[in-house]
Amino acid sequence: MSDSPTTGLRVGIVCYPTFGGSGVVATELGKALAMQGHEVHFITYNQPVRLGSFHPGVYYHEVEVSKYPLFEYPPYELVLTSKMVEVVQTHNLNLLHVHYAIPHASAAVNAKCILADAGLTVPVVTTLHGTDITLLGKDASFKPVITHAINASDVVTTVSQSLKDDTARLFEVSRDVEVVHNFVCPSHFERPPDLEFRSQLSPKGTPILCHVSNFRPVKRVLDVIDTFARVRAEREVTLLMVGDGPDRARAEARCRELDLAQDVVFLGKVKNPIEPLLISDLLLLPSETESFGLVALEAMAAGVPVVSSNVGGLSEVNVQEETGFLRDVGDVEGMAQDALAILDDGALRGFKQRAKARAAEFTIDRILPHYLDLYHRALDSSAS
Ligand code: GMT
Repeated sequence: MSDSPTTGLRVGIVCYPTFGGSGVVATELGKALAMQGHEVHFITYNQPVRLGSFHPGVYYHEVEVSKYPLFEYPPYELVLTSKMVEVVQTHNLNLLHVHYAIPHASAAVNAKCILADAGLTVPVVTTLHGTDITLLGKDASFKPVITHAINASDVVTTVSQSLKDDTARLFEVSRDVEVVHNFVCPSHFERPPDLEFRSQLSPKGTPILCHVSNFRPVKRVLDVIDTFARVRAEREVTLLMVGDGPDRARAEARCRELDLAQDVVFLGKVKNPIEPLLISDLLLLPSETESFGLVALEAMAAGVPVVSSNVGGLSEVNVQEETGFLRDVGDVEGMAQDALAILDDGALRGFKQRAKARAAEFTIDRILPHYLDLYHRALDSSAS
């Protein structure tokens, strides 16, 4: 018999509020929980980008880091921990769901101990997203902290089987880890493409290739440009680069070097990449690692096939020769061939339809029950 509340949970969600996929997943999950009647409290240093305007049942608590002169490195993790303790106590939260291992999971297990001293039992559900495991897992200085955060959480999930395998390989994990895939909210994609926007970008109606990322080295944006150059050598196409980050200047320089500047548009950061995706014909995602590739799923939900690398969890989303193609990291020649095959007039429609159908397997209404089930499991086991 379950002791946990069956409706009306009060959940604290901790995430990075920025453009990254982990923040998007956490925010959309919180909004969906609130729509089902649960109370959701976001605890972050900024309002999450995808939160948008007011939603009934959704609250936001800002973590403010003090500028005490002694702190050369302000202790964000400790301020976050205190904020979690305060919000749990003030709003009588049932559980904390934290996204990304550090500092969020680490801070949450600390908050849980502090709350236990005050006689409160608050389980911690941790979702691992990607580089918290695949990149930081290779950095010895974080290993003990991440290992502890994983093992001391009440429930741990990964966003793909691949990330679960990486977690087991890189850390001393002494507990079960559940795979809960990322998801999309279909209603966000049920709007017509902005044809004026499309014709501005591609006045002659040539196909639009798109890349969306934070332009970090792991995204290999130069491979995007090099792939595009090979496609452009064969047919007229436009490339839409969405996002910003450390490798943007190099990508722009490469376009100038290859005399492609007139065919490539750098849009910069956009709050929501769905609009550019809706007017695109193909997504290029040649990442070095990608635990899931939320943007690939978002592209597919917009009916956009994907040419990606075959790393991490991408093959759990993008299906070879059905929704797109997967190639070895750095194989820009192969990716260009795949892009040309997809853009072929006879093929494009089928790829678009299959991409959309595949994305329908990862919708919020399918994924939310998994998280709710895990919440109840966490509540039951910490109550017993
Ligand atoms: O780990 C990161 O690079 C950042 C993180 C994020 O916050 O966006 O991205 C990861 O989580 C996303 C959401 O689960 C996944 O879709 C991305 O594949 C993953 N990024 C990498 O593994 C590089």
